[in-house]
Amino acid sequence: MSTHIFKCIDAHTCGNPVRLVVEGGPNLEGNTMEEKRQYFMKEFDWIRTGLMFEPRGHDMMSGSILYPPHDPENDIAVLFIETSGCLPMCGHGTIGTMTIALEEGLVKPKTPGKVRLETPAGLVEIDYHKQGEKVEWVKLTNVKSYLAAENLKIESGVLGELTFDVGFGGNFYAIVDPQSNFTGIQDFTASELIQFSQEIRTKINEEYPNEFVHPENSNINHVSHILWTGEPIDEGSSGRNAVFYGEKAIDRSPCGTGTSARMAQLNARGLLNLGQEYVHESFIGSKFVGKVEQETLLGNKKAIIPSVQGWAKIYGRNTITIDTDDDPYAYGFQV
Ligand code: PYC
Repeated sequence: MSTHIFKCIDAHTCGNPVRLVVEGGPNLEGNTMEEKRQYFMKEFDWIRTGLMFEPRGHDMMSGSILYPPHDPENDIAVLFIETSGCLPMCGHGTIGTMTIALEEGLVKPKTPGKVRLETPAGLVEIDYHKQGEKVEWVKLTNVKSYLAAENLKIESGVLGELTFDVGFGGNFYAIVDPQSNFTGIQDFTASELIQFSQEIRTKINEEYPNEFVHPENSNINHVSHILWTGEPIDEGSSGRNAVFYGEKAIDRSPCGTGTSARMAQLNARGLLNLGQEYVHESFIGSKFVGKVEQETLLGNKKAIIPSVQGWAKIYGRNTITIDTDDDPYAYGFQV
């Protein structure tokens, strides 16, 4: 059969897209979501590229597919499909996916107000608040997050030498704070930040090979995102970021895994304490509320368990067909 039909519900989390595939997703082999993620990437990556890349998606497109949980204690499991690949964890994707699933009755939580969600990166606990049929907010308590390295150096062709830290919040982030060669995101356009990011992400992974490997999952083993920081728009916010992902995307949301990595960095540097909130603004000014819920260890590294709260809105229902025989762009393209 050459025509594949995917029923999707489209939403955005604080401005960044989430396309949940509710019908047409493949059956996957594997006893955990990480095993299923590996199987999907081997056998079905064309579904991701077909639904995320142009002409059916765009540079920022991000989505998910739900699966039954592997542990009966849990409520549901999720695979993230993004322009950047299948991320182990995606914060804005979790908030959007849970909002859609709860509003559309796709998940029946065992405990009202809470969902135990299996992600490839591990168990993520969800709290949510519903007003009538609408989900007003979703708070995710993320996987253990930690500062993996600090004060590393890289040479940017345009900016010159940059100092950066690397934090893990579900993915590895190079975090670039304002410094003499980079005055902060408020002074740059999204296109400029994308251009700087493309270059330094490649250089960081070339110059620091095998340096960033998750202690419990060696499949998570490189810097995939760059988190640039700068002055918040709203003086009540704690910080603002521009998160680069994929090949040409700046996250329109404040980025859930980025916010987790940022809080782990600040906590390790003594700048954010246990129980303290961190209101994080995105490049467009939308906000997540983060919090250091617990201080803990990951292997022998100091780590935190962060939470991130935000909202999402459903905006569309989409039946997408991919004709793999007839459409020359069935598998999508990027320019
Ligand atoms: O919210 O974690 C996130 C995320 C990752 C990539 C884009 N958004």
